[in-house]
Amino acid sequence: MRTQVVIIGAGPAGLLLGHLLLAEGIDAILVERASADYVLGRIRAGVLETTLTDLLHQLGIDERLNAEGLPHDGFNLADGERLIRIDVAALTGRHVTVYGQTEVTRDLMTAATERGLQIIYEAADVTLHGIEGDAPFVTFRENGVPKRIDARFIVGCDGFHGPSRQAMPAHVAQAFEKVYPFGWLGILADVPPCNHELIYASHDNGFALASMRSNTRSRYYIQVPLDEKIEAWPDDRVWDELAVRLGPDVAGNITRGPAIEKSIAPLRSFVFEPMRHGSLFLAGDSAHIVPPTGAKGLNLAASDVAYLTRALTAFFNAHDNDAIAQYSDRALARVWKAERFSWQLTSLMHRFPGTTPFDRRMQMADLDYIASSTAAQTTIAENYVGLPL
Ligand code: RFL
Ligand code: PHB
Repeated sequence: MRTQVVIIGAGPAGLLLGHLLLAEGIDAILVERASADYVLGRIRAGVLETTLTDLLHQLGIDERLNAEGLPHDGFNLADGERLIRIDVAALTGRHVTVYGQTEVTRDLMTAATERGLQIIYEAADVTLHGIEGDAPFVTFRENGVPKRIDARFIVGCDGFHGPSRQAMPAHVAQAFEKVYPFGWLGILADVPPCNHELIYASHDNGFALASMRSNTRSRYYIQVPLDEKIEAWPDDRVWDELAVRLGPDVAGNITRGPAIEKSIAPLRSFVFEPMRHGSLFLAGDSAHIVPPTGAKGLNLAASDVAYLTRALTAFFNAHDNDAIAQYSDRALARVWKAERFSWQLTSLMHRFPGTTPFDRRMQMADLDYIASSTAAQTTIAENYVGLPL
């Protein structure tokens, strides 16, 4: 097989890139290790910046987003006693949209079938070849049969554990990492949300987040130790702990129900440089990870593929090589700012092992300052809503 761009990974980054290239008349084939159902089974992001929703509107893959996405004009920080509202709309003139990553992925998959974007699912042993030259190729097995796709470029959209980043030669690469000493236990339940906007809570017991997928489906998270076992958290214990951490006023509005999904995710900050070498590009989680506190991971994947689409369009349609050379620096400039915001919000809102009473007072003073300062709230709001492309 031959195409212009092989995309490894059909998560949100790969699917979005495939559609954007198709819209520019550039041929791409996606090669995905898992099945479509497996990809849809991962419950992840819920808050979309206009960076992402604008791309979905531009592509016309927005019917369900328009009907079901919930525009949010603000969110709240809680310190166990009060809610500090960050009025994103008043402070930035923009908003975010609550619409699950699962739904974005489903919409992109449905449109792929309708528009003839080719996705090969359940591809085993995906391997990259020849990335230093201008005729790279990818090999894999499909139903046990060896396959090869030749292309002009390979794009690694294969997440944190995929093979693309590993294919970058060690002498050009540098990785920056911070692993946090805790994880998030998430539950999904078909109950109405406790509040019409998200609440990020800092409590002596640890962090909690009240989020949602719709007016009838809630998503909650609590900070837990890294070695925590999910069996230690039967539903009742999760609801009890959420009530404590979200504070007395919110607790009264929590509707309990059976968890339809429950899992623990570790928290990490990670950046890999550069995001391009030779004929290989990285985009999304394959190049960087943020802790989920700022809701930035999926949105960064969207900004990467927006930059990359511009670069590949300039290359294929205008014979311009400069944009390709600039892709890594452009994408990384935005990535590092989102890393900073996610790290800072994580540091502000979580309880770290070994925290002293002084450290805790610093967090409380920071929250108190944010509560009283429009300047501080503006800084948070403009990062939360998404920095410009
Ligand atoms: P993905 O989604 O990991 O997709 C990568 C795809 O590559 C495939 N793959 C391979 N394919 C072929 N060969 C191989 N060898 C392969 N190895 C892997 C995988 O099967 C998969 O289909 O990466 P992508 O597309 O870059 O998307 C990134 C986002 O998924 C991620 O950043 C977000 O989910 C992060 N995130 C959030 N982001 C937000 O913007 N807003 C949020 O509110 C938000 N909340 C979250 C989150 C992530 C979380 N977890 C569990 C990590 C909440 C949580 C709890
Ligand atoms: C979610 O709803 O899954 C969610 C919302 C906000 C975050 C992280 C996750 O910061």
